[in-house]
Order: sequence, then C-alpha cells, then structure tokens
Amino acid sequence: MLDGCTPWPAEYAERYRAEGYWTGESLIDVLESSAARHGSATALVQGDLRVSYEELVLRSRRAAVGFRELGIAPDDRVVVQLPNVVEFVVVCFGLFRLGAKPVFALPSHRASEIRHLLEISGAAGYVLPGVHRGFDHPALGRRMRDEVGTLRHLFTLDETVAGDDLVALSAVEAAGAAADPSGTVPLPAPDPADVAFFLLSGGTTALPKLISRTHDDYVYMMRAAVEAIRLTGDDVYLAVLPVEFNFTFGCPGVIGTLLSGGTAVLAADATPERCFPVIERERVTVTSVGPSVVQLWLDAAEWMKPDLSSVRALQIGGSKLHRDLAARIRPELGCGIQQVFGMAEGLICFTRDDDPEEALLTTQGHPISPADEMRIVDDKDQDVPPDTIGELLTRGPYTPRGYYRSPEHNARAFTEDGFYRSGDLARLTPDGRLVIEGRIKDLINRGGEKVSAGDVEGHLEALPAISRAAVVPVPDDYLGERMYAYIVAVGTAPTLPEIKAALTERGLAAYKLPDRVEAVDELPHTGLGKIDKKILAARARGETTPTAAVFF
Ligand code: OOB
Repeated sequence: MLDGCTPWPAEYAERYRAEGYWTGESLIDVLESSAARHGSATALVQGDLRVSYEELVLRSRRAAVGFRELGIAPDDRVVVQLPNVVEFVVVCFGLFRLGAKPVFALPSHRASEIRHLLEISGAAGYVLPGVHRGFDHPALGRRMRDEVGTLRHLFTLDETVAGDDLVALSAVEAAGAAADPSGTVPLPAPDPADVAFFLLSGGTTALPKLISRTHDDYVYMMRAAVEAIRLTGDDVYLAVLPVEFNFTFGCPGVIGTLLSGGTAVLAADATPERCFPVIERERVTVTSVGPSVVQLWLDAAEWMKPDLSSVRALQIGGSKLHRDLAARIRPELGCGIQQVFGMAEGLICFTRDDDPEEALLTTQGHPISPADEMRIVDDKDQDVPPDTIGELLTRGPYTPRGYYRSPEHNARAFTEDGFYRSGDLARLTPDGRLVIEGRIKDLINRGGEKVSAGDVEGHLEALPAISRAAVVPVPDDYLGERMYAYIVAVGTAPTLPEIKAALTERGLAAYKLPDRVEAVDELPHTGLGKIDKKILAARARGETTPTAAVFF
C-alpha cells in the first residue's frame, strides 16, 4: 500500500476477502467488465454529448498512455479539479489504469485549499478547468507550480488556454493515441489492495484531510450501494452535485452506475432550470442531492411544473433533511425518496423502498453492508441503549483505518480497535435505524458543504483589521446552517462585504465566506480557556443566556 496510508489489519483484510466483500477487482476491471457486456450502450451523457462504454474504455486507455508519455508515473498523486464533464471520468480511469492516484478537489476550491491538497499529497500533477464560473484556474495552477516544489505538470480542460506549460486534456488523449495506435501497449494492472484515489474529509480540523480509498474497498462499497438501491443497466443516474463528492461519485453515483451498465448523466449545476429538462429528456431514475437543493427544486416545481415521475429514488444526504421537507417530496415533486447518511471516511446508510413511511421521512436507514459495524457511545466510549444520543463510531470493509499522512490526528480520530470517531451525534432506533441528531465536531454544514470553523477563523485572524475570530452555525431553513462570525476588531470593525472581499483575496472558497458578522469587544471563554462556542451559537440564534451577558 502507498506509503503514508493505514492498511486494514491483516486479520480484517483476510476476513473481508474470505467473506466475499473484497473481490480483488479494481475499478478498471469494473469498467471493462461493464464494457464487455454493454459495449455500445451509453455510459455517459453531458449535454448533447453521448459516450459509449467502448469509447470510454478507449479514451481512458489513451489518457493513461498519454499521461505516461507526458511524465506522470505510477503512484504519482494528481489533484483533479474539474466540473461535471466527461473528461473527469476519462481522467480518473486513465490515472487508475496508470496506477497514479487522483486527489479529488472541488471546483469551488481556491488557492488556500488547492495549495494544501498539493502540498499534503506531494502532487506531481494538477488537472484544472479553464476560466470556470469567473475564476481563472490556469492562473492559479501556474502560481501553484511556482510555489509547490513537487508540482511539475499542469493539465487543462480548456484547449484555448493551453500552452507549453499547461497541456490540454485533449492533447493528453492525442499523445496516448499516437503512442499506442492499436491500444495494445501493456499497462500495469492496479493492485486491488492498493490506494485507487483520495477523497477529502469534510474537515474537522483546519483544512481537509485526505482519505485513501482502495480498489477493493471502493468497488465493494459501490456494489453494496448498487444492491441496496437495486440499480440495473436500465437506470439513468443524474450527477447534480460535484462528481468529486463521494455521494455523486460512488454511492452508487456515476461510477456505481457504470458498474451496473446504466447511463450516468452529468449536470453542469443543481439549478432546476438546468436539471428539470434533463431529467425529463433522459428519463432519469436516480439522482442525489442535499436538502438545500430539495428546497430549491420544491420552490421551482410550483411554477415550472416539471414531470419528475421517472425519478424512482431522489437520494438526499450530506446534511439533515427535516421531516416537513421530506414529506413534501413525493406529493410535490412526484419522486421516490431515499435518505442517505454518508461520509468520505466510509460508512454509508440508506433508507429502503420498503421502509415504513415514518422511517423514510425521519431516519437515515441502515448501513449498506452487513459487515458495517456501528456503535453509539457516551463520552467514556461506553455503548448507550437504543434511542439514546451518543457519538457514532464505525468500522467496516470500506471504512479506512486512518487519514493519509496524519498519524497524530489518527490517534484521536480512531479508537484503538479501529473504529472511526465520526464526530456525529446520533441514536439508533429500537429497530436499528440510524438517526443523526447533531455534531460534536466543529463544523458548519452549509447546504452539505462542510466548512471547518478553524479554517475560516485562521483566515479571519490573519486579516490586519481582526485580532480574534470565532465562527458558529445558525440554523437556516434553506441551507441547513449558515455561518455567523464573531470578531474582535483592531480599530474600526470591517464590514461583511469588506471581510468577504479580503477572504476571497486570500484565496478562500466562496462557500466558506461568513454569512453574517458581528464585532464584539471580547469573545466568551470557558473555564478551560477555550472560546465558548455554545454561548456564541446561542447568541447567533437570537437566544440570550445569562452567562453571555457576563462575557460580552
Ligand atoms: C457526505 O460526506 P462528507 O464526508 O462530506 O460529510 C460527512 C458528514 C457526516 O459525518 C455528517 O456530519 C454529515 O456529513 N451528513 C449528514 C447526512 N449525511 C452526511 N448529516 C445528517 N443527515 C445526513 N443524511 O456528506 C456524504 C457522503 C456520501 C453520501 C452522502 C453524504
């Protein structure tokens, strides 16, 4: 296994193999076996572009040879930041085939996050779009190459911005075709027990951590998700959220759809204007969104009156879906509903079609694998009885045992016997269904995008006009949570637009910008000298607590 990753202990690896969870197939095997069965069927759709399974295999093979020709080697890490386009899938399979490891960045990531991902992964390559949604990714890429020592190769989706130092992805495929015209150059078969790619954590500490996912674990997770949702070659999946998100990528997502021989349609964004016509035209059967998108779609459906009846499963996950919103989906959108609890770190839970209505509306269902272990524990790590809230711990065949290159953090994030401490507050109903109740970890879940409080606070405190900062979530009907920033100013307090502009200037992604700001003379502290976020959160929610008065 790649250096810096934590393998499963041998006894568990043996058990997962012996019990048939890990089958020794790589993601390449999965694609090729689907192509062997469904060669001319449509694998991917993006606007008017349709790509068959055969073409996808051919293009990803060419990409693999092309990347190799251009200097990418097996085990090299390559940060991939692309919108929802066919090339994303081609690049991923190209890198898998070469044994290079994609590191998934979100299209919304900016200098701060990209630098971190490049540095922590020691990336040799960075695949980026052109100017996308007004942001000049090529300029960022060039800057990063000057600043990050390991970064040697830049690739872009946009031919018009390509140059000697920035190779167009079309040129990568062309280089592969030229070097291997008959498609027979031998390429090493990936080791199924090795890392296939890296997902990003929601970020419990300052910046996202990398989560290595092996072929064995991810192929199994997808297969379990495919079975749980009964996905077949007749299904059409719509990728609404970014494809780099675990939910959209493999739960069952784009890649699980390819495993099933179905068609994955790539949407450019989550707007109803974009998605409703595609759902109608392609007869989409499954798609995955967060509660904020559900809200947006419900509002738009009132006047757009779309026909979404082909959607048998509108998967909703990433943040808490409130019962009243859940209850409107079937009558108002005409889609079936499936709640999904998931994490880049592993464990996935689904509600099922045959669940009682109330369980469908108010729980996050069951794990997708019988080998998933869940514990709900109190603050002494003791199991609590059903219907009691505690922290969710989990272990299983697709829940890795450590973050990449993070031994210190791993010691805290995992129990000695390998359970991942999710930081989620949850309970199990007496019939074993999971209900997420809140979080221990210091995150703001803004419409499913997890923003680390520490990350934003660090950036705020780096501004000359601010000496101390603390950010807290406030509940929000639309996004689930919004971010409220408390600052102690140096001199005149900066305004929200000034703060947003300064943070953007520092390279912070737009979804991490505070929604409101309030200047205070001093931040409240707990007895242990930590900033008392409970007081701040209560104040942000408009509640006044007697203690708050003492500290402000
Ligand atoms: C998904 O993955 P991540 O890694 O971005 O975030 C994981 C965290 C969980 O620990 C939990 O705090 C929250 O997101 N979460 C939910 C939830 N699903 C995820 N909170 C309440 N209700 C839910 N249904 O978000 C993710 C990955 C794969 C599939 C689905 C979601």
